[in-house]
Amino acid sequence: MNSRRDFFKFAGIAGGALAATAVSKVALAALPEAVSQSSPDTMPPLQPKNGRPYNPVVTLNGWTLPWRMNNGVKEFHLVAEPVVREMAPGMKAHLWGYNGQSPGPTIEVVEGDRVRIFVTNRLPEHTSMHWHGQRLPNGMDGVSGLTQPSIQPGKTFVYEFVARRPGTFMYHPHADEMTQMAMGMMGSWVTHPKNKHPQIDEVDRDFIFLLNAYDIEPGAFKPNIMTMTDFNLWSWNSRIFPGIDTLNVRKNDRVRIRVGNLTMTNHPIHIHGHEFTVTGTDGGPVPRTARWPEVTTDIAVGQMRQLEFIADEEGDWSFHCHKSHHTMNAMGHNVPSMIGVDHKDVAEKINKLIPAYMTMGDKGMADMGAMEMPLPDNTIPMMTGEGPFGGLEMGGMFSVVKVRKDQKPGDYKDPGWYQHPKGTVAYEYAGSVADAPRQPADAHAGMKHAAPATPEVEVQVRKPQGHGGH
Ligand SMILES: [Cu+2]
Repeated sequence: MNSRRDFFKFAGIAGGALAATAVSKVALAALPEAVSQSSPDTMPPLQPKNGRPYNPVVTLNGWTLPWRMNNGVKEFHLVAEPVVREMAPGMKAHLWGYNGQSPGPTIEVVEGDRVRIFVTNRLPEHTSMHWHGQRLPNGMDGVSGLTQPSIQPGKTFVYEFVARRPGTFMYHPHADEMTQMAMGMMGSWVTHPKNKHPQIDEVDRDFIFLLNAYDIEPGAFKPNIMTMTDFNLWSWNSRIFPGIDTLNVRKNDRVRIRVGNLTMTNHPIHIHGHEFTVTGTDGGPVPRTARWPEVTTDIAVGQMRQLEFIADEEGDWSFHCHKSHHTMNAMGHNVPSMIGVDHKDVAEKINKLIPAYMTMGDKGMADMGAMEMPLPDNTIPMMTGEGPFGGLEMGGMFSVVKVRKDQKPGDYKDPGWYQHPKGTVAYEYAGSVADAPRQPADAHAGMKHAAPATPEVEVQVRKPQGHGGH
């Protein structure tokens, strides 16, 4: 292990001399201002003030980084630094990110733009920046030790390349990746097409976010960076439901949602009430002849997907990861299943010793959503959120696409809950319920090869606790 590390260290130093001479001239230029963001809210789209025109994206619970134009080059300044990210109201995480937030700001450019990005390191350890999915000179690829020396604390590196192909990309460190991605270092990148593109439609709403995951013990603030599979916070742009903003659109809008996955597992992303097609990946636009309708698409680790649909059904439509453990928050992942267990007698005995003891989970876990139990500071219940009809019992990777006919173009404000037309909501049946006819118990007695009677056995399966239980 040690010799392997030494090898990479050596390779880093060797590569360093080359890369340093290549960028030293531009590094002398004054740095563009490092704009910082203090709010975790979804910011309105940043309309381009100069350069080629384009229709900007909206970053879910995020923002787009402003740039300055310097002799025809778009200059951005990213600052890698410790940040405090509110993951949902009532829960803050101490992460590493860029320019005040995790994820960092979205970078938006146009196909053919020459882009210069200054990356300043204010972390306690070295870092680098990899531009996932981009065509660029090898030395700009940001792989610490392989294509450049790492950026030491306090230092600024310059990356410069032409955004050659339009599409959806992301950026993240390629140095101590396990730590730095587990701490929240990542961001989105969109390269808009410069002309009308045969495989890229113009859309009315264009959203983008990254899937990420954290392991933060209830009451703690820092992620456990050694966690490989057992994350307890499944987030979109480092937000968890009910902290994730809704995606608010106008009826009949063409909607694009760009999603990238930088967690350690795949996420089947699912929408209700509509079908979408995957119109692009980080490899580029999907040819029209290769698209098919879906209501769920699996997004593997390191992939980006562009989902597109016409929002032609009014309402509040769930939009979430279909892994049910990814739509819940911390607390209770290691609780054994108590469904069907009658612990009334036990509870009475325990109550004599511990008056505040309460049973839970004997009818399912839904009572966790309604439970008013004292929580440690800085965490939120595993299933929560109030809808117009009661508790949503959700967490994690869950949001709502709100489709309204009176949502103005360019208006991204939450229109509130959907007012269902009369007679269009599921309702309770008020009549009497007849017993279902059942086959008599001796019905198979006349069968030729009737199986011998099996004694009825009930099996209680209990998942092992603490490791990979889900
Ligand atoms: Cu998931």
